[in-house]
Amino acid sequence: MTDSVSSTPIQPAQPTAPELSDKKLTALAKQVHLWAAEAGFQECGIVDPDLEEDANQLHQWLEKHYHGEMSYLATNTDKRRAPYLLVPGSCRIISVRMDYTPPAFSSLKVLNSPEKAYIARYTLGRDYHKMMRKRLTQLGKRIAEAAGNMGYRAFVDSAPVMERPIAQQAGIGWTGKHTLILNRHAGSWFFLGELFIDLPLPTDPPVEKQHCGSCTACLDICPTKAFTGPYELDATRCISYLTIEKKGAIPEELRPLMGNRIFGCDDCQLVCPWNRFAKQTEETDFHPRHQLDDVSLIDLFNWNEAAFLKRTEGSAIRRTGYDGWLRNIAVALGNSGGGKEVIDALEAKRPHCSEMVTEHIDWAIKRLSDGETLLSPIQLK
Ligand code: B12
Ligand code: SF4
Ligand code: SF4
Repeated sequence: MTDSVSSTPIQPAQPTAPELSDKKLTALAKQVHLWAAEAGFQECGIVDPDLEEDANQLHQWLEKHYHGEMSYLATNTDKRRAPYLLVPGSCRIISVRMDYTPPAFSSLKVLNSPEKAYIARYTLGRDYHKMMRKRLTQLGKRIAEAAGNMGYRAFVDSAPVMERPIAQQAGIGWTGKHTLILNRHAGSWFFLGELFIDLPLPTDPPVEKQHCGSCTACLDICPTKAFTGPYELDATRCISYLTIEKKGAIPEELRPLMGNRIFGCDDCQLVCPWNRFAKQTEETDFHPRHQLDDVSLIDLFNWNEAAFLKRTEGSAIRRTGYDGWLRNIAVALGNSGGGKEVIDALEAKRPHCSEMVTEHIDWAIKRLSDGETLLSPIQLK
């Protein structure tokens, strides 16, 4: 999951907020929490972030090239460090979170059915970016009306914003060892978004305490051993990166470890004990479309490009492109332990594919023909 910088040109917001008394600002801040809830956000926090330390950590991470081909993460570092540069005149950020777990979805059942396709639960339904941005903009409008005037701008994954450290400082949650933001009452199955404003609202307290304790379940379960240690991910090994962000060939040594995960990965969150407290989404937009929560790999492999484009309209899955889609499914078919039917499907598609996809198909056919053994089923405590 990444930021699509190119989609939203960044324009300076003129500082427009009138001077309000402290009493009025305090009353307004209370209202903001209520209005955010009415807009469908499960939680919000107002913050004036200090990202110096986080920017230094990001710098070290980039130095190690853990970002792989996500070169946009290495640009606009000044704005990541000093977020108000992104929206001149702004002086607070309202950080929000929205739950995305769809109802009646059994990740484990799909992960342990090698003939099925595992698609990360954040992307089974409609793309969250536009929807959350729209809600945040409505929230901004409502605050501006109450304040008399206010400059505001919404971001969801769509700009050089360090969303996680901002959320932590806004009191949304703490950084888990898997690097995601965790909330005591809601686990980690939620999206983050931000509204930059130019009204000096009083801020909320940060989450200071980590609640991971001695647990290392997320680090231990990662199929590709992508964590170099607690709080540090080598993204180039993460299945989410390999299936969504990586262009071209997937490194051969990682392919067998990917199992049937064809778009994103949830393992480090599935195993997290705090996700016992996660809530299902209230948004029907996030409910699975085209039965993507329970579909066979072969069915998806047989989609032609027109079907792919039609069925992924308004979905974040589009990001991987048709070639990436076929590449990912070919790897999963190679890991499926399937017989003649699977090899036939791979061979039938082969003449219509790019060189890159063909190479993955050949890898899959060889693996199936050699009768390579399947990975053991995923066990959660
Ligand atoms: C690039 C990116 C990815 C990359 C890299 C992930 C990564 N861990 O960095 C890839 C493609 C792998 C990815 C995968 C996923 N992503 Co993503 N991703 C992003 C994106 C665009 C930028 C993250 C970034 O800047 N990474 C660089 C690293 C260095 O920065 P950082 O992790 O924030 O690191 C800070 C802290 O870890 C801290 N830190 C470092 N050391 C220490 C030590 C301690 C003790 C502490 C407390 C902190 C700390 O300092 C760092 C610098 O600020 C954000 C959106 C955004 N604009 O922020 C979404 C985002 C992080 N992704 C998200 C999601 C949902 C996912 C997936 C779950 C999707 C999926 N199911 O496949 C996976 C999870 C994988 C994982 N375990 O992280 C959500 C997370 C929501 C949440 N609850 O936290 C975000 C916020 C998008 C959103 N708007 O909701 N993602
Ligand atoms: S998303 Fe999957 S591959 Fe990536 S770090 Fe988590 S468990 Fe590992
Ligand atoms: S699995 Fe354990 S270590 Fe990992 S984030 Fe959850 S509580 Fe923290």
